[in-house]
Amino acid sequence: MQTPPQFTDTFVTIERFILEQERNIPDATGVLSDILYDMALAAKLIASHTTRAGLADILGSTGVENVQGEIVQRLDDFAERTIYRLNDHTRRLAVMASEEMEDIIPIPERFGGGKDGKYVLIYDPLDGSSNIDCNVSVGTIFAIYRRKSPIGDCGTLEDCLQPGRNLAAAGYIIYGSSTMMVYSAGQGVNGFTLDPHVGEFLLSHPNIQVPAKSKYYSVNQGYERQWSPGVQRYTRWLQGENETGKGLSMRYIGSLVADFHRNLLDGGVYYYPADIKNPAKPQGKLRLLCEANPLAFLVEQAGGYASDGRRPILDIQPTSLHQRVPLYIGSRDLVEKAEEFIREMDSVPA
Ligand code: AHM
Ligand code: MG
Repeated sequence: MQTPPQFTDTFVTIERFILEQERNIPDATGVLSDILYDMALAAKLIASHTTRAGLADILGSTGVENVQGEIVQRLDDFAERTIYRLNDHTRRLAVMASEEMEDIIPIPERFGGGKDGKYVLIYDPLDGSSNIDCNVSVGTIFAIYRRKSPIGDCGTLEDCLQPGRNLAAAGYIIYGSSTMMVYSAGQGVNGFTLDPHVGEFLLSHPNIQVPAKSKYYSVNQGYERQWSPGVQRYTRWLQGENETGKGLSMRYIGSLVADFHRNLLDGGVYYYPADIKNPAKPQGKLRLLCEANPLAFLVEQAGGYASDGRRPILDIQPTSLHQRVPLYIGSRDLVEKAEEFIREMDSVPA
């Protein structure tokens, strides 16, 4: 006999949830909540375009007007502009930074120049965008810090160069078979699924915890020859060269948000190691500020761990906006095992 479906008696929208969480913080002013609402709105706008991605050639390419008379943009440009334009005028932010922009993004003078904004927003507008053409899930990642510079000044680069431990909130949006927003403001991790018919994010994954038992390891094994001996040994350990003789399944989408999301729900580890044979990218590919830090914050909130192979990602003091970092992220025991092999087998880089 089939189990009858379980219905909850209330719908929890993301707005209601954010507000209820805000009430747990006695001196909250609501500004952080408003930034989170703005990200949820950005998510809806970007999602409405990602689902039409394959139509770009039919409706016109970049610089060409589509049937509605709008200029068609590449999706990553669209995501970048959407997040910027929803946040440039709110007087909530001191400064922004994006994976797509070389320098910090100041708040325009006509909107106060960031002098009255309390927070800093760092984002990757559309991670994995090279996958869009083949209909693979992509994502937006965001990080929100309290500003360091005094109120009354414009936001600075130093406001952006904060270790992940200082994060006030972080999250991601995954544009997949459904659109989900997963975020944490330091009170656990919660996931919301967009109901496209009513345009609301509804709480679908309350209090996400990394499962105790892991299923997957996720890495681009095509680069194995470029890894250090410790990382190569770690990979064999994951495959079953270990005390139990049992290995994990390998799953790699090549879209960080999608790989991270699956491992967060099912248990496992994602890693993008340092490339010891490529002097141009000795730190791997992923960016500390807009990719590693926000996901590290989320995974720790969910009971997992993130490391660069030697120390917690969240403890790294950034030195530049687009700094890259090796990343091991997911179930705590698996990430600690990577640190163990690297400590034992790899010399410390000069
Ligand atoms: P991007 O920020 O340019 O989109 O690159 C980041 C992406 C991640 O989503 C993904 O995990 C990784 O690059 C895949 O890289 P590779 O093709 O080297 O495995
Ligand atoms: Mg990216």
